[in-house]
Amino acid sequence: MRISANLSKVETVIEKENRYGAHNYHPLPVVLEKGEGVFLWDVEGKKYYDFLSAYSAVNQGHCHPRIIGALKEQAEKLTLTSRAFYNNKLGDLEEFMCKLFGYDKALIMNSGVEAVESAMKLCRKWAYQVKGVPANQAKIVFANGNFHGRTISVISASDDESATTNFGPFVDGILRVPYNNVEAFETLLKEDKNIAGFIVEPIQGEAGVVVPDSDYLSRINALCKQYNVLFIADEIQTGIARTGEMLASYDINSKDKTNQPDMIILGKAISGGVLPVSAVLANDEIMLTIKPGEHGSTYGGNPLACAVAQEALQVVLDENLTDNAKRLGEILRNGLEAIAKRIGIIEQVRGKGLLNAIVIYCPEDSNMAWDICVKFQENGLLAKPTQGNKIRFAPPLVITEAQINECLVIIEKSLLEFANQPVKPHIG
Ligand code: IF1
Repeated sequence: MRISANLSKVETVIEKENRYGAHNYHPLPVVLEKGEGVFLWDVEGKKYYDFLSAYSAVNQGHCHPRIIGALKEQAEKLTLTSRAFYNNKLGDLEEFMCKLFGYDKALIMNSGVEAVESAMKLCRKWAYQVKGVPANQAKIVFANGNFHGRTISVISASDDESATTNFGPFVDGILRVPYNNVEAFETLLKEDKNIAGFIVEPIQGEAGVVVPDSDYLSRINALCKQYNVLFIADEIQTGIARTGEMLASYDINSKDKTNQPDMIILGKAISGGVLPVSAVLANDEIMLTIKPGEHGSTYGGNPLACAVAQEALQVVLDENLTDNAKRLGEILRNGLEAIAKRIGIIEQVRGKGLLNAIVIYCPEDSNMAWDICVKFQENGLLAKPTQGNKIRFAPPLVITEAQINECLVIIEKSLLEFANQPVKPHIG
């Protein structure tokens, strides 16, 4: 196909992707070629604030010099051995993660969904070998509105039609309960003795940044202990300082381990957006149920990924990104609340740390949130709508107060252009 000479650079790229790429995404019409810290630049040199951070993978900021340094140094030495041999980086990362998060063992994988799959397999093995569930009867509970990835077994837990339609048949042994509902979960535990675990997001990301009651996770965890069921926190999006704590599900510095999940699933920001690296953390009783030959991955635990992940985690600690996320998250939400009072277009501001969303006054199926994001783009800020009428605000955690204030100006200026449309009053 001949590409017309008068297409812009942006149009040329979009047309090429449309022509040769699978049509499984609908991106905003921006073509990026460079990133540094909180900023992105498109192919025409226009600069943007990144308010998505690759769905919270780039917590440390784009192309962090220390992480890129670790990448370059390791890339010139050794990148992949497979797990048929030892490499001199995997043990270092495993030790670092176990000590940091307070678990006996770490299992390193690649993508987030692969770590979720691994946690499901561990949960089933534990059910049969430790809990004593009869063969092939183990069940894993998930929450309504969950998002844990795209593989067949993981979408088997989804109640989102766009994730599941025409992808069946699905995997057995999955139950669902309403999110943020302790009683419904307890009812299920009473009814079914074969429940092996509950996999849950501390804050539901894809559902539009749904923050549960502050005691939800601890009450669920207590019930899990009472009924001998594993409490498994998917911290792929909430973990690594995003919500103002290293993990959203428990305080890693606390001596009291009562609220510690039995398993933690991590991904995204453990490599600072540089390589796909994911992990499952658990104690020996669970992790050692899987024996050599029963699970693995060619690239999982490769020395390049391990060197990058260890540096990326060390950066989070050295730059104290938890405190920055907590402090600036409050400033961002306060600023958004103030905008909501001035312009009646924001129905709700919600979130924790720097994982936030605004709900726009409009039907869930209207184009308004999308149009607003296109306006943000014009004005130099990149954000993405979710669930029709919500817009996620999740900048890299290295953002400064002055930059947040500048972004609030861009957000207000953009929203003002939609303010003449009929809206309901603010409720929050
Ligand atoms: C996409 C959402 C965010 C996750 C949790 C597992 C995974 C994810 C809690 C799987 C992935 C992504 C992937 C991204 C969009 C994104 C997302 F809107 F779809 F839900 F962040 F909010 N558990 N989240 O959030 O990790 O296999 O992708 O590495 O384009 O699908 P993965």
